Amino acid sequence: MTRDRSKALYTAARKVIPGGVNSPVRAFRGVGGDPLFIQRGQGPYIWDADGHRYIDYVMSWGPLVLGHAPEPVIEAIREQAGRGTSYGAPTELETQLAELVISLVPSVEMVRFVNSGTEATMSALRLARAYTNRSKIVKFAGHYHGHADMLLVQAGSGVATLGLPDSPGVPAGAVQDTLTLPFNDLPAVEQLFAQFPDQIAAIILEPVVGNMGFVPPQPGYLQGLRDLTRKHGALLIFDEVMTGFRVSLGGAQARYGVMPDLTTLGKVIGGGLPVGAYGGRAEIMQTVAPSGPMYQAGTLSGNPLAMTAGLVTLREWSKPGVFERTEAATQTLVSGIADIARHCGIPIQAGSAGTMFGYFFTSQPVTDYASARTSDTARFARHFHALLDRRIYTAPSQFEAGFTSAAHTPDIIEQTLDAFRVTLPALAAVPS
Ligand code: KE4
Repeated sequence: MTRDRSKALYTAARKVIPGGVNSPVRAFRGVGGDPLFIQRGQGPYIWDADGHRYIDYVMSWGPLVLGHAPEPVIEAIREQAGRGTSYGAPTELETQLAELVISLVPSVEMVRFVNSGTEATMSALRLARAYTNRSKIVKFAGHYHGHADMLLVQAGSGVATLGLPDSPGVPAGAVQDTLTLPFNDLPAVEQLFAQFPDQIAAIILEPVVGNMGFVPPQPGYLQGLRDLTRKHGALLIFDEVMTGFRVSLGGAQARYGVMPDLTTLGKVIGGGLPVGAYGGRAEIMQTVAPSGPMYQAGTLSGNPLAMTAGLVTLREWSKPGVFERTEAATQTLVSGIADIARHCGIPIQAGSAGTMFGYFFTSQPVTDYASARTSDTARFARHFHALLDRRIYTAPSQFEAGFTSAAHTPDIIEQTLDAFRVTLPALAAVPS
């Protein structure tokens, strides 16, 4: 299978774009080899520049819950584009999407739209500091919340893959108030509150982690964080940029029944166009300018094109049975992978929550960043390419999650498992 066109495009891109990509994980550094250049997507499929078709489990890193180029969304975008893409003035569309988000995400009473998940988490943390008049923030090793300076410490996703404990260019002052703890360890959180009484503005986390690979919360952990933050006057922020509308229609907070004070959203909310959002209790959100003093702004925030894509995506996704069918397909995929691995003696930790999933090549249960790092990344890389050769496109890093869509119907899942029935046993032949 030649990939000459992708190679030529990659050579050209590297001359004018750092690393030839506009986001590091796309460069395949975590798995080796050259990235594929994609020309189009439709349903569960993408086609590369050489015309090869793949079943896609990256789905633009989560946004495409309906699959690629879903007709209702594309039609609505076309229609709105003819009326203009951005006015820099309020539109009814923003209110409609805000009302829909509020109806789906149980803890959110008010919401502000921005243009990315990074903007959402950066703004939510500024809001938490403004509301509590405290400076310290707590995150967890392996969790990724975008690339704002204060959060780029022991992050997951690209930083974890690139092995950068933190990024050059982030001054000490930017991270002096950022504290990092191990995930799924409540005593560590209790100790931190004792160490910094009345100083912690907020705890932010991925309630189901996707950015160090797929790592769910241990039973009782999220409720424990809720109890501790309430007891110590800190805000609890669920970064649901990835889990929002994916681990359940109402996100992780609905799936686990734990209500944060603030929620950040992205990806799905824009249906593949750039949208982020932060929201939560009205009394907190009223602090945001111009109703309150905390400043945050954006030229294209809430633009009608992105709002249209988000609105139609969430309306289609929340129709009866759509989420449930996709969740069932995801469960079939993950349990199938685990069965195949067990039958051929490949140690694997596989899991899913709603329509996101992941697997680690390790015999050790994965509950935090340290255990995630026990995964055999060389074996992961070999397997990634073996799947690619069988036209299955998965995340090019062990420290990422996988995503399904309404377009991943049972026959697509079965075709995928047919590929795993070849690629996993082949791994057994190569000592890790
Ligand atoms: P963006 O700024 O990329 O829209 O969102 C940042 C972000 C915030 N919070 C969570 C939980 C996230 O997963 C992300 C972004 N996720 C990565 C995937 N690991 C985006 C892919 C990339 O960086 O290219």
